[in-house]
Amino acid sequence: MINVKPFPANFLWGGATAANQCEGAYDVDGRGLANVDVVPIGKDRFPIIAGKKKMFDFEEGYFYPAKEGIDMYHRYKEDIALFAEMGFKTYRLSIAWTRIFPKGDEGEPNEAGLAYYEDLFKECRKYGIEPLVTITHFDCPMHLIEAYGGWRNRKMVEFYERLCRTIFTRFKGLVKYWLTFNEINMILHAPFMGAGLYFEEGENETQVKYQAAHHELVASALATKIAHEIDPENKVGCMLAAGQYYPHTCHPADYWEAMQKDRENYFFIDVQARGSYPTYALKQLEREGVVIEMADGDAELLKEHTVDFISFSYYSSRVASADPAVNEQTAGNIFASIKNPYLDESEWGWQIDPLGLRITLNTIWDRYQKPMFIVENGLGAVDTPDETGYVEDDYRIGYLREHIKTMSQAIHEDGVELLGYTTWGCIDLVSAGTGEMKKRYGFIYVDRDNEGKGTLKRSKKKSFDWYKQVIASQGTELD
Ligand code: P53
Repeated sequence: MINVKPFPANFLWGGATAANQCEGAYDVDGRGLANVDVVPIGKDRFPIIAGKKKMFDFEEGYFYPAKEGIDMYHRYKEDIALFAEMGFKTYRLSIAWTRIFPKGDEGEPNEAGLAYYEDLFKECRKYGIEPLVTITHFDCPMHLIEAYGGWRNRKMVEFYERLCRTIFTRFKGLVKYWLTFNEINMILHAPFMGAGLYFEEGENETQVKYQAAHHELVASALATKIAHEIDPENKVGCMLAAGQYYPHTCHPADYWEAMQKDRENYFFIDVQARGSYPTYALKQLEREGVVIEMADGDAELLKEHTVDFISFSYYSSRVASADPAVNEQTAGNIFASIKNPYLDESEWGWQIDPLGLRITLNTIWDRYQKPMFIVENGLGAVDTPDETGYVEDDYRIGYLREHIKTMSQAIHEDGVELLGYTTWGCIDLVSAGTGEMKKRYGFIYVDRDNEGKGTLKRSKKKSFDWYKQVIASQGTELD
């Protein structure tokens, strides 16, 4: 049945993964250790990713799911062939920094790491799949954290620049779409995972986070500059963990609170897309006594090298209230938010709001007038495969269908400019938030459990054929 108008012919349909959540092979071919390797599953995970509990190496008694991931490092040919079978036009993946520069501050890159990604990109191109590459998806070499303190240190800009120059040069002609920092606003919520920040007792965390954020913003502008210099064909995007805040009631104080919460996130994109610190942020930082050290030339760099497009993840909308009594929080999400009584929720308490995607698309479009790219969306759910590995995941199909519909409305009825859509975890992978395998997003089932047991065998879920049909029909056949 034809439900919606066709999406633009060049619309980039696909799926997304991140190195640390799927590659595994954490110590293979010279790869160095990263923050994302040493975050275990279990109750200590959250304090660790928040920079409150120190874990700089593997410790006895913990299970570290990223060590093996889903072993995509060794199986990428098989996996990319499955993506091609679904008709992917694009595949979003991230580069593991520690494969290219194992410690982070070396002068010369690790050839084995470069060769690996070169081969992977060629494999994508073989099927006409356009790679969309996240330069850093939460990963930071452990050596840079131990020796320099992660992104709190200005030296990081230099190391990141070296990484960017190396990959832009080596992958010229193979990769055109780049994202500088995955969910850059995550630095506020998961600073160890997002930026390699660990806080000492009594330290002013806000000061450290915003100084580190400044370094990332400068590094992002510098990457944009270099990408354009090396190949004018390159398109560089920023990446936001998006999701509109709704006021809990129509009380103006609730609306104001929602606006403040939105600004906390848009702050990053305001800098990356408009090229300067917004006045509300300057005033707020001043009020909080935060002083950001800026180097000569930073302001010009930010101004002159804004991003080409804006990418974001969208899983849910959020709710804000000015009333402390109402601020009872939902579980399961780093962005803890008040429950919205009008919405259903996933098994992990993430509230499901397809119209919220249309609202988010329109808000970002109104604010920046730059092309957008939805680079993550999807439903993390428990799947129960039959003996062949087949999963009847109608719940996942339902979630994606409703989001694709509102995306279509945003394009056709509101006129927003959208480059593409990559669903999160197109093949089951390790959850970033919880470290679980059980929280699955994929069209492809992977036989592996939370304890690391399983054959790693891949099998198609019902959603596999469904998504194939969506892509083949340019988004018109959604049933
Ligand atoms: P998981 C929280 C809120 C919004 C986005 O998350 C988030 C998170 C982290 O939990 O992260 C993005 O795996 C991120 C991915 C991640 C995905 O959302 O916790 O870019 O790495 O896997 C889904 O279900």
